[in-house]
Amino acid sequence: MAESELETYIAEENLPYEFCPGCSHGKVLSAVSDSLKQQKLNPTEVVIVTDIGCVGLSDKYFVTHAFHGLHGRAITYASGIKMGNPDLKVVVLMGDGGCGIGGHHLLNAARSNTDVTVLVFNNFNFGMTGGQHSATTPLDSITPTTSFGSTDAPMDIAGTAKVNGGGFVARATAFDEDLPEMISKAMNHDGFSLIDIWELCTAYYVVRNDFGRKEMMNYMDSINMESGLLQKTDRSSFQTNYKNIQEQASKQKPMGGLVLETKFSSDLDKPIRIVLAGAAGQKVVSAGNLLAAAATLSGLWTSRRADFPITIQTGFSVAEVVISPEPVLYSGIMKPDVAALIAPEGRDKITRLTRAMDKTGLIYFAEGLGNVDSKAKQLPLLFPKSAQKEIRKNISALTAGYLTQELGLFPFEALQEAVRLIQKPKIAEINLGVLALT
Ligand SMILES: Cc1ncc(C[n+]2csc(CCOP(=O)(O)OP(=O)(O)O)c2C)c(N)n1
Ligand code: SF4
Ligand SMILES: [Mg+2]
Repeated sequence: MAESELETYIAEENLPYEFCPGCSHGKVLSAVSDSLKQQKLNPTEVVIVTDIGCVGLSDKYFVTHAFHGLHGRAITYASGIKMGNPDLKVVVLMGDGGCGIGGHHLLNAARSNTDVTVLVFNNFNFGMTGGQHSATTPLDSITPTTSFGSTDAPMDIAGTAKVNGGGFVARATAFDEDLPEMISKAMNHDGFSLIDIWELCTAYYVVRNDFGRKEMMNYMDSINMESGLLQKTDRSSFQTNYKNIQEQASKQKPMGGLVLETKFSSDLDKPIRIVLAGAAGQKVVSAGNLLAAAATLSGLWTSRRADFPITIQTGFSVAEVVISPEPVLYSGIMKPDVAALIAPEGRDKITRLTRAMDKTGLIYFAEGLGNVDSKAKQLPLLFPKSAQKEIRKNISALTAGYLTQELGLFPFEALQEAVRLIQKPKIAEINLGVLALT
């Protein structure tokens, strides 16, 4: 893009600044404009992202793009904008208040080294709301919220960015002659850059704490927070890393996996929602998977979900399967068409669902589990005599076979093929034996 010849990046029609007399915010904004001028950046290449507070009034003073959002979140917007269009130069203007409120975003942006520039207008208080103490308020300072002096350790913003891996970290003041150059260096660093710019809120912090430019510099010395460039690393930015990963991923072969080709057909003409309700250890989820896989092999659409307690191997185990001739747009089941109750834990867990079933619904129940509170028709799971000895260990597979035949969902061979395709050979052998009994 062509270099810009603009003399200033301040939108003259929006001047004067709405800041109180002597407020340092205007000085820093002029430095930002001077920096953009030095870099001859086309204004359409630059996005100024402002946080909330007096500093948040700033974006409208620029002829660049602008984005203004919630307090403490400016870095997140900026990171998103940069990801969306890595060619943009994205600069965040935020206060010390925003750094406290959005501290998590700040340290994670430093860690990921996302390629945005953060300029912190650090005036040691919440200017806009009346000078309340912020994350950087010096110890013993008087503010409306610390009437007897602040007792909190002030947050070291530059230090936080530095220890969390920020690529370019500096501390400066609004009075530094070379602030525009420092901003340009920060903006040209490939990675996260932050300048913690100390300055004066003349309306509140200055008057309450007798804190002028000289006192600010003395304070800086007294707590050993030196100014200037504190860290510059050549760690690549998040955007560069992301691009590299994308390139690597695009060269990789797609992951091999099981493809369930249509081999059978089904006469099913409307969706059917099936819930298998059992207990941990009964392989209920596997049985749900078998039904879903067999339906897929029969050219149907399916969804399947499993529900069990966080502490597995105990309590209920529920499988929900939707089988449909049309795409399944909602995988939830509010009112099953069919429920199979195979353990008390599952029966109790799905009480709400069985209660919701109407007289068109079918509830199949294992021995002793019938007579639930429902309008649905209740039928015993009548496994053949030959299968009786398998009921204790393999009731879920037996139920899958039983339902396939009872409901005529798809050919029984599809269920057997599903067993062969999706189960480990040893388990498949057992289940094929079990299905042969139904
Ligand atoms: C989440 C949230 N908390 C509180 C506020 C109220 N609020 C508006 S401006 C402001 C203080 C801003 O202080 P700072 O970020 O340091 O900017 P300054 O006004 O000093 O430039 C606060 C607390 C808010 N807008 N959003
Ligand atoms: S309240 Fe403080 S930060 Fe806000 S404009 Fe006035 S001097 Fe500046
Ligand atoms: Mg502030």
